[in-house]
Amino acid sequence: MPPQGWSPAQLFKIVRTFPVRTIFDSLLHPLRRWYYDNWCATPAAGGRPVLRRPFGPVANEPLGDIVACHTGGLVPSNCVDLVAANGVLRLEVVAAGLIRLRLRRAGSDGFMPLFSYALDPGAEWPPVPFDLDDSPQVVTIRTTELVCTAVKSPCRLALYDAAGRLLSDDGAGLGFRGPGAFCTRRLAEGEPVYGLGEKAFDLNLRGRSLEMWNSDPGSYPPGRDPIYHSIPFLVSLHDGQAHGLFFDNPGRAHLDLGHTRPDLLSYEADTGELCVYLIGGPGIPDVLESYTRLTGRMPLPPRWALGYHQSRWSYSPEAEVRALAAELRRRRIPCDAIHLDIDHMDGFRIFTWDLSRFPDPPRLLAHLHEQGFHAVAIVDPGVKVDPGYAAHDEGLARGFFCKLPNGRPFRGPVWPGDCYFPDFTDPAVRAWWGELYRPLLEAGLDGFWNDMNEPAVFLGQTMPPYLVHDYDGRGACHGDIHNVYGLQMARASAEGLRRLRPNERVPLITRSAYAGVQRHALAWTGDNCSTWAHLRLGVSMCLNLGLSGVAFCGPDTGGFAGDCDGELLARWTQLGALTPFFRNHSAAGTRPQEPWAFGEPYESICRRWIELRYELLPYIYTAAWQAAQTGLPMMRPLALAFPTDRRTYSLDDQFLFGDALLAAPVGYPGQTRRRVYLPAGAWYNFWSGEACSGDIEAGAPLERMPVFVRAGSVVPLAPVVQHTGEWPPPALHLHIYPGDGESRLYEDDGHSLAYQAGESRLTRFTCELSGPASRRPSGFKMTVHRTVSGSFDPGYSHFDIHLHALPEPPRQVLIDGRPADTTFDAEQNTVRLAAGDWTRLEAGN
Ligand code: MIG
Repeated sequence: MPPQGWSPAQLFKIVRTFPVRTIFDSLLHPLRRWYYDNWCATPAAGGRPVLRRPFGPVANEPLGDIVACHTGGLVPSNCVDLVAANGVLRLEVVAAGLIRLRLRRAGSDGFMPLFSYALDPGAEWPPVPFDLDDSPQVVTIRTTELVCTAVKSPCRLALYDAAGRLLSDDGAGLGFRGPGAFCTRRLAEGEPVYGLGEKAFDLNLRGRSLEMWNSDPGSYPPGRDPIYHSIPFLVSLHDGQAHGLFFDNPGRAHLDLGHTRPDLLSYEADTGELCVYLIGGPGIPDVLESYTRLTGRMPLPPRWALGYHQSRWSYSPEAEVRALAAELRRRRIPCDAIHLDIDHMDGFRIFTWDLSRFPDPPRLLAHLHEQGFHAVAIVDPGVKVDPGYAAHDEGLARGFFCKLPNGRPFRGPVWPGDCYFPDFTDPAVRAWWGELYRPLLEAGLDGFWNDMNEPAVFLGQTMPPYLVHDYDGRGACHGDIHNVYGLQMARASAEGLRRLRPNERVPLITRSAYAGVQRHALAWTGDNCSTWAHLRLGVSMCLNLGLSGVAFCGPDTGGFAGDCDGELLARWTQLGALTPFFRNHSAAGTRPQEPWAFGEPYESICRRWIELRYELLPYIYTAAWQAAQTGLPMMRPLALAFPTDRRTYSLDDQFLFGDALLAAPVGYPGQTRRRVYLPAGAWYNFWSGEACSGDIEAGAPLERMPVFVRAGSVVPLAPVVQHTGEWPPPALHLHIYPGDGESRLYEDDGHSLAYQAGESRLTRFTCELSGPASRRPSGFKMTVHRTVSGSFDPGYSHFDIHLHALPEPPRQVLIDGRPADTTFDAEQNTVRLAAGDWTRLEAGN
């Protein structure tokens, strides 16, 4: 069965591009793997025993009753050890809203020092006070935000908020399971479950059974699991109160979210220790703030990375790249980045160029830069087995590749044929790897794209579980830590890029991920398909990614595998314009998919929406800054903002983008209207300015995706530019919508790290509407306060203010107390005026 979305003819076209050696090595790999499994899987003398999954069913061994509660002495001061027959459960107060739970077996001597790549090494955890109560039946730990109880017999845990509201109740206890562990909790009636990284399902994951095991499905149908990411973090809503659970274990694990038993959540790790974080709310943003304090937040991206990206597997040779760049500018399709897929390399050798097709990379890249483009190149993990090739020779000589237990490096086929795989869990390898980017940066590349880092191995799925990793000096088998391979590759790349370009923000894209990946890279959703189902799926996938700490993400706009068409591309470009990462990408052998590929009216529609993306950049940049500050996703489910409104819990065919906008993408062919649910409060149609609320039917002609603005918002827009190099704009447009609310605008130079030294500016807008807003139009008054902090000068001279949808044309508009010159557009019901550096705007009758 070919992977989803490919026609046999398309697959054939791709396979035809494979070098003979790739086909040969791939066909040979099952044999090699058999040899490895049988002859190389035993450790050399002194090696640690190879872990194999036990045969037959593995049974849960519950922890047993709690018989003692230990504090002080050898137990760290923020911990409480609960001793049971089969092991010890440690509860650790990490912060007032964050409790870590660890389990060790009876007979093991003490807890191992905590080690996890998911955790942000920069996070500081000053001790927080807590109360401990050890009564005959139950141990209670109480912080200012959470209460955690452990009933002793049988051992059962529960979590409450400070007000005593139940957040999470035990299901069937916790304990060990073969070489791994298990843990359960009860799911309440109607409780939705979100997060878990990149899962090809609807938003609400309740009822699913999911696996944590990073895999390359070679394009996936909706519902395929697992795929590229494993982020074992979930957030749920219990009576409108949010809490999170993070199961930190990099091995294979299974999560049953009410699939087998509707009221039971169970987590089973095949290997390794149980380490669970209980994270309090009360809101989803609070849970995410704590979770991203723990696992880190995304670095602020450069402005250009938020622009439009054009990609294709592959634009090659150089003439094709030049033609693409010329075409984008000639057709006036704004674009900031062109991506170079695997065919820019010499025989798929990473960190090289195919000089027959790209004879002078610095010249080409300079040519792109002159036209305002940035260039992003793909970098896979596999290093071709090829004596004489520098990365190969050096990596091999220094022992940098993942090893079989007998000490020899593992070989597996990917694009170039057999490859060795750098052991990114070794700090020396990471340092070496980071340095390999130097010539690519010097040639002029501006960003990078780490692919195939599950890692994917042709005809072998991934590396065998018995491979030996350095694991930062601790030693580990691949099977126990598989899910961090891609994370560590991204880390090695990002750290290298930061060292090489200490004052530039160099974006990195990753396909595979584990918790904490947001510190290093943004993520795209891999090999989706050019189908309507995938357009819709991209929304729920990105919403759950955002709820897993990965705020900067996006699907391939237009779809990767299979053939796109004009209508699908138009609708997908509309959606892409309002997703965090906006890249049109498609597979080799498929129909061309550039914005003009399907002629008119599609080209004009795509252009208009890409232009809108550029107009929205000040707003989008602010949303990215929020994510970098607090972990709040850029793209948000309605449930995040309206947690007590149960109608939002499973709603994923519409979403919030930033603080002010609600997007309702069109996900079906031929559809020209759709139902939209506008939760509590007033909203305005972004296109007509019309006020609306509740359940509505929105018109959605082909050129228009319904978008709504929350009442009381100020949406900052820039004029259309062809690329972000045309910054700063001469003026900033402020679109103001009546109501009460607060909006923010974050600004800095958009590319350097000067903002970390205070070179930034934050503007707060507070809108107040008094008097009857809609019923009786007379006597209203709209006031907007603007306060600015920070010394950065954004470089534009004035604001173009648009007052939308006022109850009636205002008799007077005052800027800082002085009457302003206004014009009124009756058709759009918009008052326009210009202002310099203002602090108070009043409009009213
Ligand atoms: O086996 O580099 O997900 O975006 O175009 C396919 C070629 C390898 C998979 C990536 C896709 C990329 C493609 N890659």
